[in-house]
Amino acid sequence: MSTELNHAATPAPAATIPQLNRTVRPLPKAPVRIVHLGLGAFHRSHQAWYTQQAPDAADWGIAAFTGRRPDAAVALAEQDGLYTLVERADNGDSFTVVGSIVEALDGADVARLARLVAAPATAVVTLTITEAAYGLGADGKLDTTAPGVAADLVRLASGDAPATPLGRLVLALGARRDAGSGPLAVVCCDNLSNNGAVAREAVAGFAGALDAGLAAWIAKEVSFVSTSVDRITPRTTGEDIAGVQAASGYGDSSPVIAEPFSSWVLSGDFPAGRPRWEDAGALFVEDIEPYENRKLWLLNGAHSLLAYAGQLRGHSTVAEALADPVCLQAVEAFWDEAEANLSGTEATADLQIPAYRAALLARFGNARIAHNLAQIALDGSTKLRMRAVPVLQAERAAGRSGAAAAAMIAAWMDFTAASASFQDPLADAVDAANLLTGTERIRGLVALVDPIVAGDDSVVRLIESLLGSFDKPASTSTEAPDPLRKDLQ
Ligand code: CS2
Repeated sequence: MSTELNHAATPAPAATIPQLNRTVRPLPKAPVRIVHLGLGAFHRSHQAWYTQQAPDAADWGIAAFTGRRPDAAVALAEQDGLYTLVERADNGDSFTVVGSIVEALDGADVARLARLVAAPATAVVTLTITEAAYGLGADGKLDTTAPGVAADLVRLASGDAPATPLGRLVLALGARRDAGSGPLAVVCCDNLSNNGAVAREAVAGFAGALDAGLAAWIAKEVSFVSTSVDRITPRTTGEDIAGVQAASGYGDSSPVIAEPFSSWVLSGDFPAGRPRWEDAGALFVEDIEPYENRKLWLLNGAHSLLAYAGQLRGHSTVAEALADPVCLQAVEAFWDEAEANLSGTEATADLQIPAYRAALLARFGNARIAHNLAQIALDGSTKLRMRAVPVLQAERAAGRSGAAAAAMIAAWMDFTAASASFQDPLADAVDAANLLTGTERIRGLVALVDPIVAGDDSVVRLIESLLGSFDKPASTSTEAPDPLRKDLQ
């Protein structure tokens, strides 16, 4: 069903360029059997693409709801859900029109969400709602006092429309129970370790606070599938939109840019069926933990390290930061620590760590993918909990220092102190901790990432000793001002 466009096509004059839709590109419209929450670029470069590549794609349409960007649903709906996936290799682009999203909807339309999830044909709900959206505290439990969660619990209890993705999902699962439509699978596609269990915990925490009967129904009927998802998907730029138009001869307001590489590892039951994603390249495994650790530690861990160290050193993209020997050395040191703790599992042989590391260097070095460090730097307190802390703890448990993992946490601290615009679910608490001084400041910041680590004095001292590791060499007066500096914003 996917179609290569003619790269060399001459762009048609602006006035005559048709807008991409199912009339100019007559792709079949499959019936909705998958509901997605979090209609962003990653869902479209990954799960929607795998669904289109599956041999039974004609049976599996996706109804996708936006989270924070209702305009994205409007733009996509104007194109009948179609968009161009630009696979950007270091030697050129290839273009595929993806048609698996058959409804693009505003996440605030909870009535439609509830109807679709309650429909007997719906078998799968996929989620890309960001790591921070699961609302779990550092103890791994749903924090029902967090402002968004608490407000949604009040709304749900009083019959008002919930505003968080989890609140909306719980409402929709309640509608499915009431309709008697039977079991289904919730497939978490966010970068969290043990993400199926995290989603289950978050949904159970929400439902349990509202309605014990619903919580019991969810525990019995809803399967929470764990996944490890991978495809580097930078933000689309105006230049990308113009490039798609020039190559395809039609207007597409919503193309997605991604690297050619993609991977999807899944583990869990699908009680109401699923597309044959395995025939599109997905891997179904019994034990997902080694795969998710490999991905979260080696890829995402290096990403976060580059995001903070790289920006402190004046870089803007992953490829630029990786070309800086100081950043590269820090990444290699972190990978050595991570790798030491990825061995010893049954699946080790399949993990092929040296090849994986080499492939990551090539993927990160693809300078045609402008993957902004600022995009990766978001939500650091949540991300470091998954990306740095497990490696640090494993290294300490093995009697080693974990200095490279600690350096990632130190770089995040330096970044939060230097940047006026960092975004984090705990931003207020981070700002408050940054007002403290010396070891108290370090302990306060570490506690926001992981309270157990914060209780270990020797780790706190180690992190403190690593502050400033990524300071730029002293600048001369002729250099451009440092964009991170607060006093210049
Ligand atoms: C990145 C990920 O923004 C981030 O935190 O590390 O989005 C990363 O690009 C993807 O997980 C790649 O699969």
